[in-house]
Amino acid sequence: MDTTGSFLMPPAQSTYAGDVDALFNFILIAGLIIFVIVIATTVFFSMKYRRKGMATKTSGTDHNLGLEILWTAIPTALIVIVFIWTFRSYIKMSVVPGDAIEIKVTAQKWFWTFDYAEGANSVNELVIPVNQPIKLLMSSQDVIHSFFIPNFRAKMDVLPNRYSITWFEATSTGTYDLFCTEYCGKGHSEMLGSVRVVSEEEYKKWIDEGSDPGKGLTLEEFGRKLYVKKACNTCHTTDGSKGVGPTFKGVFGREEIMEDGTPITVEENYIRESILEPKAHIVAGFQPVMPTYQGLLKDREIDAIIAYLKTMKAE
Ligand code: HEC
Ligand SMILES: [Cu+2]
Repeated sequence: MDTTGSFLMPPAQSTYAGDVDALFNFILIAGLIIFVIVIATTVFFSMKYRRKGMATKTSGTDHNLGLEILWTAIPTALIVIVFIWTFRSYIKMSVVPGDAIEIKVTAQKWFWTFDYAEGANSVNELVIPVNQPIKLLMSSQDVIHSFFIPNFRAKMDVLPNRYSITWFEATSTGTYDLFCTEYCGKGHSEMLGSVRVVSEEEYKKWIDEGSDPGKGLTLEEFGRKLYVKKACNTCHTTDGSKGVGPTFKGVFGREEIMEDGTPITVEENYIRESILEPKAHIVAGFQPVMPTYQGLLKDREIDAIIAYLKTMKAE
């Protein structure tokens, strides 16, 4: 399997990636050859039969049956080849192998959530075992997003109100990029994730630990980790600058004016409510775009985030 990539393509690291590349290269090279032939003959004939002074030189030939058959037969043959090849690859990419592991993918502005059958979940990081077909059952909470892993040549739209399904089988361990390839609003370019392909044993270990990710960390440390892991950082900052949401610098104890003019002092219960029911109180000057983390954060994780927010003092 190709693990180096080329000028045009990143390394091909899924079972069907080689197929996609071969078809792409065939179409590209056939297209280039035809392009060169067409341009070269156009240039050649426009020189040969160009107007010289007043006299016009014209070829006496006006019909050639052999040529006509040739330029009908060759493109038709090419189209048939590309059609059959594409159709076979398409079927291969559409039919999910029976032994695939199913993972639920949820897209929302502007991050990815993954739910595993064993009860573990992760945000922006998909962890999968190598050499094992993975089926993704995908849906969106808001607008259309698109799930794309370039190294696997896997791409599928993720829609609100219906499921889309895709699958792949990674052929080598490592960490790969995951992009959203459907423009989905202001934070689209930050809707980045990664796919970590690990060995079978490591996957089992990760799933087990998924139930206790804060082991060995203080609440503050765990909270700092969650701030990134749960994608709070796509909308909030810690340096005082305004993002899509208010900055976390000096957030604890700060008095915020809500949309309806009422002041609220940021304390534990308000933070908890902001995380679980973000639409209950909207801070004036911000859009109500924060997603709810209901079901995504356990109580201890919310405790950890609150502990972390308390450490972020304004100077
Ligand atoms: C998609 C963007 C987005 C993400 C992701 C996001 N938030 Fe927010 N958040 C907002 C916006 C916008 C507001 C202000 C409007 C409102 O009150 O809902 C806000 C408000 C808040 C507030 C109230 C702040 C204040 O000054 O009153 C807290 C606390 C908060 N978010 C915590 C979090 C935590 C913790 C996470 C991650 C687990 C998170 N947010 C993820 C957009 C986001
Ligand atoms: Cu998106």
